[in-house]
Amino acid sequence: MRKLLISALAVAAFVAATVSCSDSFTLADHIGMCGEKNGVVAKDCGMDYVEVSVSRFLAPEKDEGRFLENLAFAADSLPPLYAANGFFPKDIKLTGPEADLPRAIAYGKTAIQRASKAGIEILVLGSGAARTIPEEFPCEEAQNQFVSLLDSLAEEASAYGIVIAIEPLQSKETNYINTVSEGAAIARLTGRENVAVIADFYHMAAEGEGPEAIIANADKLVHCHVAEPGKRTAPGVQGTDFTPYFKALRQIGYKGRISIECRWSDIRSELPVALETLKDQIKASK
Ligand code: LER
Ligand code: MN
Repeated sequence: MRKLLISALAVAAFVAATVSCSDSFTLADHIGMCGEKNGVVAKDCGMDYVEVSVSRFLAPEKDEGRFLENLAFAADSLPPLYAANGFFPKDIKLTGPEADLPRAIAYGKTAIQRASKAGIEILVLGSGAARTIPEEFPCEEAQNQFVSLLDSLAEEASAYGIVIAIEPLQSKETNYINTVSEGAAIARLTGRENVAVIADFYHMAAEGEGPEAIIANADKLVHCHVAEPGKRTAPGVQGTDFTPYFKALRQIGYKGRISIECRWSDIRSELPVALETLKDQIKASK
């Protein structure tokens, strides 16, 4: 009888542990930082991960040796890699009469294969200059070019379990896809499960898009970037209150991560403050 009771208690404890495990995702434990250049500081500060640059770190148009050197450096000195941004350089045009889709696809496929070797799960496609639609070029045609590129990238990425996440950028950086709602609509248009969108709070603020866009596009939101509006300072510098964004993320049951992407004045002193500020605000958003 006692044995039975003990095993029943053990099963109950196991179930409780399993349930609390799946319920226990906390955004506060999933804060990373953009930029491998400062990755050593990120590691010293105990950041969850680093978001590296596609063009510099995965270096798709450089030989494999260069990439393997970057990978060895990351293994020795950086926190785990999770995402990569800065996808296409501005000379690989993605829309307009000079769009070079064969080059973009070849570049993208190498990026995806290398991302997989690096353990990267999300490739963020911002690349404002590369995707900007030239004046007088028909928007519909540009959109077809972009969607066709996304389709090819998504097909390759799905073989590696990688998500291609469109990054909406403020209109100072590009004239194409400036809001989370627009980005999510294009992602849906591809009909691909592994094409999604990210929310960069700094760009959202610049475009006057509020946290309600997070809720409205929950089905496609996989990743976030954060910096204070205006000067793009680190969280904690101006004292911006991000809790409305965190409340929205909590409401949709967000299980993605958030990368600090800002201009540092003195990263050694600002990063620990930024991390604490975000953790406190995430807790306060309950
Ligand atoms: C990239 O993540 C981004 O937010 C851009 O502002 C970089 O130009
Ligand atoms: Mn960003």
